[in-house]
Amino acid sequence: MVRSDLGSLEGCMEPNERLIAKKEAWAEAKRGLTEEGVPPDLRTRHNRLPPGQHLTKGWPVLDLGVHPTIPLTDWTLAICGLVEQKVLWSWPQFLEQPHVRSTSDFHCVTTWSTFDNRWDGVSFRQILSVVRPLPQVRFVLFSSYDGYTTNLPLEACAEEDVLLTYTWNDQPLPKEHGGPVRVIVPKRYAWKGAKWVKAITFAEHDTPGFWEIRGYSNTALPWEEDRYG
Ligand SMILES: Nc1nc2c(c(=O)[nH]1)N[C@H]1C(S)=C(S)[C@@H](COP(=O)(O)O)O[C@H]1N2
Ligand SMILES: [Mo]
Repeated sequence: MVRSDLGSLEGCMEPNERLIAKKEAWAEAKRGLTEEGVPPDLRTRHNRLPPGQHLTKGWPVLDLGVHPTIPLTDWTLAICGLVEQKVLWSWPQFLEQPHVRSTSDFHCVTTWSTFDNRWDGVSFRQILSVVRPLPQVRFVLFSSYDGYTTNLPLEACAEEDVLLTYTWNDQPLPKEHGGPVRVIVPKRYAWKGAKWVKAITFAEHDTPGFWEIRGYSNTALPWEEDRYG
């Protein structure tokens, strides 16, 4: 190769090579990193945190201050209202239902979020297949052992990540987080997930729940920062 050719090649190749080297170094630095290894501010840029939320360590406890004790021998779950097949499950009957495992993020209206929570439980879709809501059903009301209630449209409950869960990261769901069984609705703010769930009622009309009648949004969509009504 004559020197003048090399010179002209150098002139046009050099910037590309620098760019490639930079990308290679970036790829090397990021290799093997899961989302958990990415700093919170980068996650924000990756659009994993809804607006106004921050990532928190651990799992804060938020409720009305009462943590009901429900021995498994006394625990029941009633699924009623406008359905073809009402059920009242004991703990063994609940465990007989097909189970799923799901990983999701958790967004509390008080601005904290947690990522990659691993849950085991019975999917809401499984419940729908057992009780078969009547055609006029449009809303669902959840009631809990501490007197709490929360409401959702049927289609929000029918999302595949909505679960009645009894574990968190492979451990039994702690009592303070709603054990033995709570609801999680990852696409809504956390108050839409009833801890210590006791009854699920299918209805034609909407019944605002505990926080919904106290100024919280009825819809509770984290990505729209839809916090208060
Ligand atoms: N039964 C019951 N469920 C409840 C509540 C409650 O007070 N009672 N609080 C809600 C609110 S406001 C939030 S933010 C989440 C908090 O769940 P955590 O305590 O497991 O973080 O539970 C929701 N579910
Ligand atoms: Mo909350």
